Amino acid sequence: NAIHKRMREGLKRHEFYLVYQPIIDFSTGKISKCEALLRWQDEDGNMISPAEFIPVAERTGLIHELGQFVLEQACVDWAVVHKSGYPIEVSINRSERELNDMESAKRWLSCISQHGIPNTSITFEITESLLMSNKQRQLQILHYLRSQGVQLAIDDFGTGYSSINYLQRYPVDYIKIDRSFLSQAPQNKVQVALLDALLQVARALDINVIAEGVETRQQWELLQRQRCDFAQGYFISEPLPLNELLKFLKDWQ
Ligand code: G
Ligand code: G
Ligand code: NA
Repeated sequence: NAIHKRMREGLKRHEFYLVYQPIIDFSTGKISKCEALLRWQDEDGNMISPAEFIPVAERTGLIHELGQFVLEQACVDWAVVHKSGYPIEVSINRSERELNDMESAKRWLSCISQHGIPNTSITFEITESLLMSNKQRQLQILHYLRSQGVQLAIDDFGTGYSSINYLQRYPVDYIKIDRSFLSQAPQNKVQVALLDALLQVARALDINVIAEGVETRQQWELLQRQRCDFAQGYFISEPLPLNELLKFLKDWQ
């Protein structure tokens, strides 16, 4: 597979890097964490979207190397963020396939501690399909990670089926509401009602809600009125390389 080969070589040639998108805490008005997002600029200078290469990496198994790179780099960068005086957290995406064995999970924890990052500063984002698949091994690993202080977020919440039911059964600290939920709010009253219902369920289950894809002041104000916990999106900031993130954090204070 051509893209797989280019990815494998690209990893060696340092063509992959991370950007960080700030997440704001409505209760304090401060940036409380950032999501690490993987980027790939290939040797010809083309940007290739994770939506394109992550599924290939999952199929071929290269996701393990990629995921290790992402965690390692995020920890290196977060040590800098903490040393610069920002005690914020970082949220890291994990694919279902990466949660296959306890050995990987243990390797992640030792990587985190080697870089002097508290486990409580790390959130792993997993997609809701994993919750619904009811895979015992993965669930065991999620429980283990959480018992060690790592936080868990369900990504793209609302894009699958009957998700709300599953929330009761699984160890979850955050749900990230998919941006399609906000796309026509506040004009679309059905969207507003759905958002409100989700927020109420989350509150009842003591789960924090992060709204994704917040692009306008109107969306921002709606979320604030509805007492959503966190927001992420272009209205706050696009994903930024580390040096720009540090400037952003300084200006935000
Ligand atoms: O950043 P962007 O919107 O292009 O990301 C597209 C998708 O790729 C998102 O769903 C995001 O969760 C996923 N993604 C981004 N970075 C990573 C990563 O480091 N690991 C995994 N597994 N998925 C990622
Ligand atoms: O699936 P996940 O939530 O990980 O995807 C995050 C992706 O969404 C990233 O690729 C990021 O670049 C993109 N993104 C972040 N903020 C916004 C936004 O406000 N609007 C849109 N359309 N995309 C966004
Ligand atoms: Na994500």
